[in-house]
Amino acid sequence: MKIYQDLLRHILANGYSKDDRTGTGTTSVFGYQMRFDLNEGFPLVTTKKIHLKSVIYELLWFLKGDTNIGYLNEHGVRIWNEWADPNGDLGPVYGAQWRNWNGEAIDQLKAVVDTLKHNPESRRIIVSAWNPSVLPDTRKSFAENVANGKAALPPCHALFQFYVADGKLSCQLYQRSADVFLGVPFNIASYALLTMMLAQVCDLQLGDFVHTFGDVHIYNNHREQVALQLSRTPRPLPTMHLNPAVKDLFAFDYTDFRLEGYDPYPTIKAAVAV
Ligand code: THF
Repeated sequence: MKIYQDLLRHILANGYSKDDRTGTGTTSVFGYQMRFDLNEGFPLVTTKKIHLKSVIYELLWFLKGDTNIGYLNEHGVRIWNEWADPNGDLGPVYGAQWRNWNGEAIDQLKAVVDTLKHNPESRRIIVSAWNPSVLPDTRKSFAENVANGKAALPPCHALFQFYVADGKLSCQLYQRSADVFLGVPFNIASYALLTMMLAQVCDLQLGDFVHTFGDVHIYNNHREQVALQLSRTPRPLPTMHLNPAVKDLFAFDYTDFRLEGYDPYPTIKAAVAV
């Protein structure tokens, strides 16, 4: 994952100092792209320990179309707690847009599976989480927005597209806003997993995960953590094994994932900007 260290270095060398919604302050650049060949190993950052369990449960939660943190908390995953209302609701965030756009039962993920199986050369295999009709009013609290039928937060990973060539499945994500220290290692692993799951259920080989960014930033309170991470030399990537018996994208569960050969450096704690 030298490519991830390169992104950290690029921001430190070229970034602008920029204030943000959370009041934390960032160093930020606009526009960047990384490419991971999924045949070269599972792209999980090795220069700190990534809590893959959180990544997997979050992805399963998106795939269920669930937008209440109850399921995550039942499995010990707390990464969405800061934004939920007192009932645990986040409003129509990722899961709702992926599986049930505007409550009208437009299932974008099911359409992806169907198109990959029946029309893989299509140039329209897109999922948009960016739904202007449910974007929050930033003057209101998270809970007030949820009470008004809006999402607590606008999606950061806004739109993704699949591409099949030579029997290989690739995915490109457009991420409008990216917290490079905390969020990005999760986002890379999550989309790499989703691509692997889709390849398996659609009988395709693995291609690339292309990660394209808008405002990609290092929060000012992550600077020391980033310096520590940059002092570490990346280690070989682990391998992810999916249970080959699963042939339905929506039938995976936590025990169907097995990571082999992950040898990360120790955890580095950091506060999440809310
Ligand atoms: N807001 C901010 N400021 N950063 C983000 O990365 C982010 N997200 C989601 C929504 N808003 C965001 C939430 N995703 C962690 C990881 C992902 C998150 C939120 C928080 C986090 O704290 N990770 C710790 C602990 C992991 C754990 O306990 O499982 C870590 O060390 O990695 C990005 O999509």
